[in-house]
Amino acid sequence: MIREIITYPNKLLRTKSKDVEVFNEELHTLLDDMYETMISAKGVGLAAIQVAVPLNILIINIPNEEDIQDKNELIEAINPKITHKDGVQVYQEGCLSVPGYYEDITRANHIIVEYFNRFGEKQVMETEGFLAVAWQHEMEHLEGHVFIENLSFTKRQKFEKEWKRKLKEKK
Ligand code: Y12
Ligand code: CO
Repeated sequence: MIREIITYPNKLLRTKSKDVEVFNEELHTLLDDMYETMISAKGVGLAAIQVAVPLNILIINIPNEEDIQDKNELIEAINPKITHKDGVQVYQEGCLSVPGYYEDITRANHIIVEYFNRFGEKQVMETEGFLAVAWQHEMEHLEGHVFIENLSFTKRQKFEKEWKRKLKEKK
């Protein structure tokens, strides 16, 4: 089932998500819904809070070298924790909760992350580049943050002005 993606400045996006304690059918349904929602919105990553569920869950499905978004490469991460970060990279990010806005964000280039899969089995992933960007972007959502909070003061002011204008136009 496709769920509604909440968008900035919805206050729910500021919620600090809680750990999942039970790996049951309800969790699997949520993960399946998140995947369907992300794919239908043409996204590559989604956190549960973006569908108004304040749990430490994220999914990532980045296109491979052939530019195919293969479901076999889908990452489903429950209660993830970044245990190591190093290096620096700048990547132009977008977010399904801030549709139509893209900006360069500086993040670590190389990370190690620990998480559980949908069956409660512990996983460790070491990654860099674009996938590391996606992990860090989605992990921020779990902390109640959105990528625009990383903008400089001037860029943030410009964003807020443009976003307000866009929301008024929509009404
Ligand atoms: C690198 C940078 C950021 C991430 C986080 C995940 N972000 C997304 O999946 C963003 C998707 C997105 C899709 C949009 O829709 C289309 O392009 C058709 C979009 O544009 C609009 O909604 C108008 C904006 C964002 C991972 C890796
Ligand atoms: Co996002």
